[in-house]
Amino acid sequence: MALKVIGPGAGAPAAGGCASSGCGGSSDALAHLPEHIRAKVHNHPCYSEEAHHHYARMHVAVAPACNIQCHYCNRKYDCANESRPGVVSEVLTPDQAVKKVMAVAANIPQMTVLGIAGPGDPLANPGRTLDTFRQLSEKAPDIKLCVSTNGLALPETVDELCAHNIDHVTITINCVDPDVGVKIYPWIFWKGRRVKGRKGVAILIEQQQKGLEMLVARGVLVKVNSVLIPGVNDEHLKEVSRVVKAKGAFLHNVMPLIAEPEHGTFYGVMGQRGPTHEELQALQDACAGDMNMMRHCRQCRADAVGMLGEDRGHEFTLDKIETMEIDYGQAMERRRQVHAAIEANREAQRKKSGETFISPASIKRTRKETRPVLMAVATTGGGVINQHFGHAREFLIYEAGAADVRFIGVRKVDLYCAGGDSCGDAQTALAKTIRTLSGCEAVLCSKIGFEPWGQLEAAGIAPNGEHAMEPIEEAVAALYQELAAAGRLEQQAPVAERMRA
Ligand code: CLF
Ligand code: SF4
Repeated sequence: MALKVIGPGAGAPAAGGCASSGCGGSSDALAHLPEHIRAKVHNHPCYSEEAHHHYARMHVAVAPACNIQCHYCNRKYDCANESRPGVVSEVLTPDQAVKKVMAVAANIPQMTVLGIAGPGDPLANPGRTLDTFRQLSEKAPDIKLCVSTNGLALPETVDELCAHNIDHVTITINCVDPDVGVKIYPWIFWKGRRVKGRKGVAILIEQQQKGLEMLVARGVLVKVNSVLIPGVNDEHLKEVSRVVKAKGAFLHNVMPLIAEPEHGTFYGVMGQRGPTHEELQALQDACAGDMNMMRHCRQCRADAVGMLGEDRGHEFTLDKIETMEIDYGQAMERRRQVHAAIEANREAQRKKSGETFISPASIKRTRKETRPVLMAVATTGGGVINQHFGHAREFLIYEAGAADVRFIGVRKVDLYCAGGDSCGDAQTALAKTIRTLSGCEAVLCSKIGFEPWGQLEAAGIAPNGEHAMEPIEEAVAALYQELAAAGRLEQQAPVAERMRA
């Protein structure tokens, strides 16, 4: 039997499932989905992990108001249900937003999805949100439309969303029990008045569940976002996952709480901590038994532009857009060509993956035990290892085992190599990066400098630039074999684990 490369992505089974196989089968992570669902997700960078290596999304910040209060939100910042706090978006009118979307679509042809995710709640601003969608469904029919909401106003908006061809909706559901919810939501604004405490939370939960059921009944793909708040809803999220899955949600995205005192949120000021990488992964794994889990979310801002993990918003400020002449007919033709090239490249990668036979037999001959190994990967997209270690702002984390390779999550880091006179800062950033990669035993990148090489090795993380430009999962599997052949898998535990112990 071959070493399976578990194709990442929405709809891919949890570890142990074989969505893609090195044993000659299809390596398309979406292959098991019905054709009409596959058509909806194959180029949506959030609904398919595989797609996020190739396609981009953008948000337009047209929705400033909100109808609830979350303890992790400060209205100064974007809606933290779909964003990380600490960034603020400039609010656009629907006309400005449409112009911006068409400019981005023409200049970043791999942008396939327009989402509205804030900076408040999109459905608490129905006029602005729906006007933007209505115009775009007419003027740019090749762009998928997507919305993210807290769900309070969802049931009353479902029909209009469907009328504008919005077939991806995210609902943030942090609880299905008002007794848990009162620790997260102090009040909601409902029918012209503020409803506090348990009563308000019960209304919110009822509306979220009703909205979910209505969307599923209409064939809309629903993703559920949940903010993991240790000690508040961590255990409860398993029940949330079970309930929303039973009602037909397509995907569950458990996001870590980000709470810092300087954000001025209730949780930040009260010292509520966010989860560790290990806690987040453990909960995602626990929920995965019931549900397809999203693990590649970047908690992007309400005006994000580009591939997940990058932000090209500065290229499309209002003053720059004003000067752009867009012929959208021509742009659509170019977009079609670019998408065809991307699909050809994906198909070639799948074929290569299907042809690569990685036998664990060689591992078995050399090992006393084959334990799973975490590896960090530096990539700018395209599904290959193509980024310099010092230029990475995030690392994708994969777990390689004797039987499979699976995607685990994303860890963000400060830029280590900024050039110029920033060497002192670089040392601090490097030390932080190495701490962020704790638990990993190897890092794969296109290149790496002498200094970080030494420090990574000293921390028990093997730097590796030998697999530059190779498909990620293939490279991870190959490095696992190399580590096994070098006797590294016979060690009892990586340095990071020993240090924790
Ligand atoms: Fe935007 Fe959200 Fe649509 Fe994606 S983001 S509205 S589903 S197009 Fe994606 Fe960004 Fe995570 Fe959101 S990575 S924060 S899940
Ligand atoms: Fe803030 Fe979003 Fe919650 Fe509204 S729904 S309070 S904008 S995090």
